[in-house]
Amino acid sequence: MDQEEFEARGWIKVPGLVSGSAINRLLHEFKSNVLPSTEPMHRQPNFSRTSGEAAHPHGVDELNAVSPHGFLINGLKDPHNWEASNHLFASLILDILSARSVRNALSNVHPAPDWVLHATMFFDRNQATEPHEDIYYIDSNPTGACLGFWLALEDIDERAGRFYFVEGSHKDSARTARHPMELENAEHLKLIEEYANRNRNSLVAPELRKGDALIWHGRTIHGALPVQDERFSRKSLTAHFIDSERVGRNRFRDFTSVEIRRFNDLRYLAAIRPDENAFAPTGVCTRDVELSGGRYCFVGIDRAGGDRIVLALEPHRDRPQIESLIGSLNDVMRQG
Ligand SMILES: O=C(O)CCC(=O)C(=O)O
Repeated sequence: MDQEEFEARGWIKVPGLVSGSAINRLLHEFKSNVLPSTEPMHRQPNFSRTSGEAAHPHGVDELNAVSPHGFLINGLKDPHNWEASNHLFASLILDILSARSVRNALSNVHPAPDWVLHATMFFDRNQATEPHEDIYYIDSNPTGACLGFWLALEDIDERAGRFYFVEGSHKDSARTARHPMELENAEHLKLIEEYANRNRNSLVAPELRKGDALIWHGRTIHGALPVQDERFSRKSLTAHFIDSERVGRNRFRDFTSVEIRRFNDLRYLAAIRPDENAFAPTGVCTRDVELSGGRYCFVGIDRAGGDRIVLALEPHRDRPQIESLIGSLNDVMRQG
């Protein structure tokens, strides 16, 4: 039933999916430690009408901007990954998203053995996100198994500006014949805006109460209506999940070299920039050291993920291997 409705409309509402107590714990931590923080935090850049990877970065680090009514203006990107900077906030998000009920709700609309979490966003206030389709920014490879998820962290007042869908846009063959990643960002957004304007009668902005969730197809056009009254917040947690049997991708590459971690038994992408290979060498140094057991060559390799591995080699036995190792590392770093 869920699946039929989902296929016809491109989205579904799941009332009361997440408990009020799990949400209260998350909001308590947000208000106590995230909102008052003076540290820079990771943000989702606007889907601005620029093109190319450098002009359209995956994330930017910014200080909190707070509205006159005390709401966070710039939403948070991938806070589920903030193990180092705010472990509790990250864990409370993963606790909500790893619930079996959440993954079952996803599988009810799109059969998959399991789901891997690829991205999250936390909003305190509506940022009036422009209409877009997710698979332009994140998709599965092969395409067709990326689901969006939006959890209301409070009863959403209409005056906050609701989240909306252009119903049926996921299966309109005039639009879906080509994968949008073939287009430049600016061109893609212009087409989406024109489509949304032409199909205003298919726009639905569901009423949501705290704990209700929305799930949508990666091709369903969606966005947020403008804020009508700044006194209303619009607290929400969004996520993107990919069928565990497919690899994630963006316009530039497949996410094959990412580090996957687990929370409970939910697998999630640990890298903030999922296209970055955490294992790629970024620096190398060698030291010859005389120890009681003999002379050793220590080779230190810095990796993009921030750690360093150290190999201890015996120069008299391993000299050709050491030279070839250093040569290959230097080649890789030059290519990078
Ligand atoms: O909540 C919003 O305003 C935007 C969220 C969104 O578009 C998404 O998660 O893809």
